[in-house]
Amino acid sequence: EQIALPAVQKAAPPLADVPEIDLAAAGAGGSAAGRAAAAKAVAAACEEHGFFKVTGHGVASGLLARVEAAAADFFALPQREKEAAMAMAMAPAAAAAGSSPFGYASKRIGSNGDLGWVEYLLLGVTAAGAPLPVPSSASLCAFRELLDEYTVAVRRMTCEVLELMAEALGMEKDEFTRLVLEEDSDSMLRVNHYPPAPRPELKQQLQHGGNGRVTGFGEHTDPQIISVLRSNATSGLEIALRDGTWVSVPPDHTSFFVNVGDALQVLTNGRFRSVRHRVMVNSVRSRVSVIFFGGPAPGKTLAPLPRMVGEGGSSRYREFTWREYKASAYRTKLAENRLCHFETT
Ligand code: GA4
Repeated sequence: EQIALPAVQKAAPPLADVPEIDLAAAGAGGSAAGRAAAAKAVAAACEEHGFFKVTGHGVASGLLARVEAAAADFFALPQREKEAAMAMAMAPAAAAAGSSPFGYASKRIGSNGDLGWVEYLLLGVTAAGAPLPVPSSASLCAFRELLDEYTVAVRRMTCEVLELMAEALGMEKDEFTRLVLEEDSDSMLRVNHYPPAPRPELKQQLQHGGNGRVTGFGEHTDPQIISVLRSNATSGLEIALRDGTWVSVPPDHTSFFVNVGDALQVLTNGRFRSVRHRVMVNSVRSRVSVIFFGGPAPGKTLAPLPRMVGEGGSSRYREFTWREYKASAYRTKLAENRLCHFETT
């Protein structure tokens, strides 16, 4: 007689057709028709998944390789030296705000008890490129400088993407870029390292993906306007589709991946949707990713743009400042819905 075995939960299947935007075809070198097609594709991807891949981005592959190597070197340092990296991460504005999550951390995400199989560095990167406290060592100083160089290149490319989005929605070209280019824009850079899955006896301490898989970074949406990620060739990123099913995103270290954040969902009155995503740990190879989060200035008021509400239409979100949204977000656990507190009824 057959004994019924419990169903084995399969790993998330790969997303077969990741929407892809070729910035080279959409940019100065391309045709007007190419640009219109790219804008249309960006809007479709933002509506459907809140997620897409960017190719033809113009960020030098040499820079990407240098950042990847420097990140690997950093995470290979003794724990004590990594913890000393705090000084290099402090952005003056965040330090003054007193609630800064900046610096190096291991396993703890945020301050409300979330854990993941990850260690990371979080840096404040305002568009003004504010002067920073002197880091504790020459190599940390060089790493910070390299990350700043990377930020400049990625911010520039992010703005090209934001221009396409604005154009697709029939708005002024700089409708979104001016938010992240503000002198005191609250942008961040996150460098994540997901070591290969821990030994089974350690797994218990961590959140699971349901089938013994280890969660590197639990499911969440990003609060900002836009997030732009680049990783090494190791898998791990998964996104939730509209119906709630999870799919994995095949890694591509030559491209960038873009997430629509909560703030962009608000500005577009829900037309663009922030994407729920997570990272599952690879069992043999470590994953390194670097994410640029484009956020507005703390005092900036956010609300659905009139054009997105339409005449006689209704605003799905009330007005709030970015400072207010962030403070609210930092009181939540990772997986929580943060936008619902700002919905109009
Ligand atoms: C998710 C997006 C960014 O990584 C981040 C994260 C932040 C943190 O790690 O400190 C948060 C998370 C993120 C959203 C909810 C809060 C804050 C951890 C957490 C539990 C830097 C951000 O801005 O929001």
